[in-house]
Amino acid sequence: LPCIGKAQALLMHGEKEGGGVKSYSIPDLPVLPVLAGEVGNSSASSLSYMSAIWTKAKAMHFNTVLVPVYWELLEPAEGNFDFMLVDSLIYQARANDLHLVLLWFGSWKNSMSCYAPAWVKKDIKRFPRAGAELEILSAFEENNVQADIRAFAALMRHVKQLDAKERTVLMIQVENEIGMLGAPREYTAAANEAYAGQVPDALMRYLISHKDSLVPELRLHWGGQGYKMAGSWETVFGKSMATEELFQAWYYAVYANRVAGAGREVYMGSGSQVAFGSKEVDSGQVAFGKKGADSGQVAFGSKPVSPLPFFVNAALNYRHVQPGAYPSGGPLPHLMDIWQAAAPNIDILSPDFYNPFFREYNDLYTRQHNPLFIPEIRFEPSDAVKVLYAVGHYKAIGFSPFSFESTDHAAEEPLGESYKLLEQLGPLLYKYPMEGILPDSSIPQEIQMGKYTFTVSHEASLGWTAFKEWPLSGGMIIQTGEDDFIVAGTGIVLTVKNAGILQAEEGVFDNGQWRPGRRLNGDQTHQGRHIRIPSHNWEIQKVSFYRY
Ligand code: N0T
Repeated sequence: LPCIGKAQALLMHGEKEGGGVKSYSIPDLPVLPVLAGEVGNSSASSLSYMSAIWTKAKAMHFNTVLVPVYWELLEPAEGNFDFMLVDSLIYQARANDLHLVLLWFGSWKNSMSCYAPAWVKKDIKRFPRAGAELEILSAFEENNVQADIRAFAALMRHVKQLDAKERTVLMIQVENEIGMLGAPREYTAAANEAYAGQVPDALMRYLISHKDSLVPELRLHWGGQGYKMAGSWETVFGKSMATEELFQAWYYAVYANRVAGAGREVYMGSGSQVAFGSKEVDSGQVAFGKKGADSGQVAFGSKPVSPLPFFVNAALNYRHVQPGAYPSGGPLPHLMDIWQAAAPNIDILSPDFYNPFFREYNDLYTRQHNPLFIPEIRFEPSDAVKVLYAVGHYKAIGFSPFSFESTDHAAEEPLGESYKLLEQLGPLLYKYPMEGILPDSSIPQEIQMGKYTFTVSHEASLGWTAFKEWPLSGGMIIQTGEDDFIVAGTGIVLTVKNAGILQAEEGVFDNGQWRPGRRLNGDQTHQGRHIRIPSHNWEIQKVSFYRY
């Protein structure tokens, strides 16, 4: 079984900093990103169905699997909890030396409420919907949030009993892709009453105190009305669908925050939340034990989060359509401040990638001190290079293609190749300056590190080999010394300005120890002109340069 030992002990004694912000710093231990995949929605309801899936996860070098916990199966009758499934998943993960991230499919799953238990679904009076003929629980009803709170708290209490020591469970996703579909907000009586009322004080205070650091989308929206400091939603933000979305976002976030808070309270105790957007939080790190103190831990590079981080995920709004045509009010880029203001119990806002705008959305999600965790991305070969870029460029703390069990040849998936590289690089990650490599087929990428300026191109752009289609190209570069670098990835060619290659070797890291293979020179470096990792190879090179 994975055990946590030293890392765990350090974690639990994280120091308390000013302003109630906790920081956990474990500088000497190696860290690993969450190298994961998410199972298809229904897979984790059957243990026998899962058995082949663990094998695939191992074959692809995962250290973690994301699995749903279904409210309808957890609480089939009100107050009667059945933990058999959750327990078995935890035991099976341990037996496979894997961690878990649990996805709480509670009140909302992709906007809908299909995972609510029958006793909730059938009692529309007690658990009101967001509108007539909508299988969506209203965010404005106390009975709804209370029922979710009781179930989620029971889950977290149980996970604590079973797993607080082992830490098989690394993170918790609260609900799934929250957002209103079909309209920018709810129009129930309770929702209309809230909409006609004042903008809540807590939001007003947050906006005023963060005025200069709000995301531009929100700043412009608020500023459009002259930064009014109080009033109804339409007084403060103007009458528009965007204002209705903002309103719905606030109440979704308040709801998710209450659910998360109840779980946090039973698992971590009160006062364990980490403030968003404060300066101090940028320095620290959180590490999670993986296989004992000597090997990898999972860490967060950009912001310390609570010992068991909670996150929400967003279905992205990349088409230019109105709120409601995409899930309105979810944890979207333009609503980050609203979510952070309303939901201090949520550590991370996460994007789900089913669109081609990988860089653009990662740029957006790394604003506001938000660590990057990618709980879903369409499972396709390019994930293998995207994860290297995400870790290298954004210090992403984890990556998880969706429905990975759809592969019939797990051992040959490129994702496994890049996870293998990251596994080896673990001890260096987040510690040294690093940068991601993801060149376009035609446009090389410029990277500045220390005194060196690199140009990285797609290997196929050399035109040396005839490829039927463009192979994968990407990786990362880590600066371990003034002139020393580690380059890892596939299909890349790196040249350096006004400098030469002093030496280059390929090799592997074995428990943090560099074991060199071939010394690379001659044709392998184009007679000293470039560093090259051929297409279809996944490898690590240790390189040093000198200036001339
Ligand atoms: C995701 C997944 C699962 C052409 C879809 C994506 C998962 C949920 N939703 O398979 O349902 O539970 O979080 C919604 C985004 C679709 C965009 C389609 C673009």
